[in-house]
Amino acid sequence: MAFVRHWGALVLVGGLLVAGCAASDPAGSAPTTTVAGDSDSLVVAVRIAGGSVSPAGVRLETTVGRPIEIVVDSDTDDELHVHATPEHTFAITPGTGLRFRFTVDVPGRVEIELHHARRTVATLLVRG
Ligand SMILES: [Cu+2]
Repeated sequence: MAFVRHWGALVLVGGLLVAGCAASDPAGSAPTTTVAGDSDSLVVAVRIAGGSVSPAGVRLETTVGRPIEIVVDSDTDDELHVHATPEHTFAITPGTGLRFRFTVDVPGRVEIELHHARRTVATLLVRG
């Protein structure tokens, strides 16, 4: 987890800056691909295909304890990294409809990243 070292020093107000361990994405290519989830969870659909990732750098708001589901379609292996406390790491393998579910217990900004693609998929602003 060499990428995460800088995270502890980041305290950003306003949620306007994108920072994280992945290379920054020039002006997010996909505005948002969130879809409504059942049982009040936040569902984020992620697609990895041909070396490109969507969404890229979107900002989403949620609340502490609300389940978050990442649904992944991918044509390659990758590692999904959630910079929460505690952090979560999920292995992505080629396939469709891979589901990763977690909750965030500490308010703040949480980056969701793909370490192999070196992309920040989304930044969650988690309210207490
Ligand atoms: Cu990371």
